[in-house]
Amino acid sequence: PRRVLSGVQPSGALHLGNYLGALVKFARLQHEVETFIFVADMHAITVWQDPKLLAGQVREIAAAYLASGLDPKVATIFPQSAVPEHAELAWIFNCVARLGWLDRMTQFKEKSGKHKERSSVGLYTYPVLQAADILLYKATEVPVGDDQRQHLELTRDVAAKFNHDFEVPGFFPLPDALTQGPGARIMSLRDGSAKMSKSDPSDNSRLNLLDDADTIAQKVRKAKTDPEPLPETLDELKARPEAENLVGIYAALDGRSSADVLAEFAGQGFGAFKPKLADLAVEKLGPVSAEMRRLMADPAEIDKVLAAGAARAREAATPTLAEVRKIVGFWGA
Ligand code: AQP
Repeated sequence: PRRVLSGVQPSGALHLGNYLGALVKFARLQHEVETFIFVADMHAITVWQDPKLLAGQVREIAAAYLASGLDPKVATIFPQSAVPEHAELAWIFNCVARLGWLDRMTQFKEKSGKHKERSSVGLYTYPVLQAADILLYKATEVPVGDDQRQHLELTRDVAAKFNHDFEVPGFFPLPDALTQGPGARIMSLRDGSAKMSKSDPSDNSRLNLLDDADTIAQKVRKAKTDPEPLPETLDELKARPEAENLVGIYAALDGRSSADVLAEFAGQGFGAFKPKLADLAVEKLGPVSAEMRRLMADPAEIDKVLAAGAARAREAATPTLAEVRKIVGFWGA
C-alpha cells in the first residue's frame, strides 16, 4: 500500500521554501494516500536548541501544518521524539549504513562548514535517523524539497542493504522522493544560487510565514534582481537565477507554471512585477499566518492533536520494530 511520510524541523521560523516545498504538498497528499507528518525535534537538536524554547517551536510547526490545511482527522501529525521507535531503528541503521555513504552527504558539508570536527555526531548521522523515520512506517513516498534528494537516496541504500544483509527481500520498501512541481526549490531573495533557508543569517533572504504584510512587501521590493525586463522564454530566464526565482515563486503561489507567468509579464521590468508579486504573497501567506497565530494562542489544543497523533504513529511503528528486532536477532524478540 502507498504511504507518505515527511517532516519539518522545529529549528527556526518557517519560510516560503518550507511552505511551498513541503507544507502545501503535505496538505494535498493527505487526500490521496495515507499520510504521516511529524515535527522533527530529534533532528533539530543536531544543532543546539534552547530547551526552554524547543517545545514551543514544536507547537509552532504543528500550527503551521494545520494552518496549511493538514487535517488531524485525515493525516497523522506527531512529534518525532514522542515515538521512541525512531531512535531505536536509527541505531540499528547506524550499523547498516556505511561511513563512505555519509561522507558523501553535501548537506553535512554545508551545515558543518569550517568546523567539521566541532559538529555533533548527530549532525553527521542525521540522514540515518531520516532513513529510520521513513522506513519505520514503511513509507513508499516522501514529499520533500529538492535539497533532500540525496538523503532519500541514502534511505533507499539503507533499505536495500538491510533487506540484503538480513536476507529479508522486500521487507523495507525503497521509497521514492516526490520533489516535482513548482516550489521544489525556492532560492534566497538575496542570492539566486543559494536555497532559501531558515539558517541564512539575513532575514531579508526569506519570506517567513509569520512576516506581516509590510515586511513581505519590503522584502520583495529589496529582493536582488537585474535591470532587464522579463524575457519571453524559460530558456532566457534560466541565465538569470534571481529573476527565475521570483517568477518561480509567483508561479508556485498562484498554482501556475513559470511559462504561464512569463506569458503575462514578458517585457515588463521588476518595477512592475515586484509589487504584483508582493500582493500575491500577502494574499496567499496572510491567511496562513493569521491561522497560525490563532492556533498558537491555544497551546493545549495543539497538544491534544500532537498527543493523539503520537498514539496513532506508535501503533503503526511498534509492529515494524518488533519484526526488526526479530530479524536482527535481539534477545527476547
Ligand atoms: N528553499 C527551499 N525550497 C523548497 N523546499 C525547501 N525546504 C527547505 N528549504 C526549501 C523543504 O522544507 C522541508 C523542511 O525542511 P527542514 O525543516 O528539514 O529543514 P531543511 O531542509 O534543513 O531546510 P531549511 O528550512 O532551510 O533549514 P536550514 O536552514 O536549517 O537548512 C523539507 O522538505 C525541505 O526539502
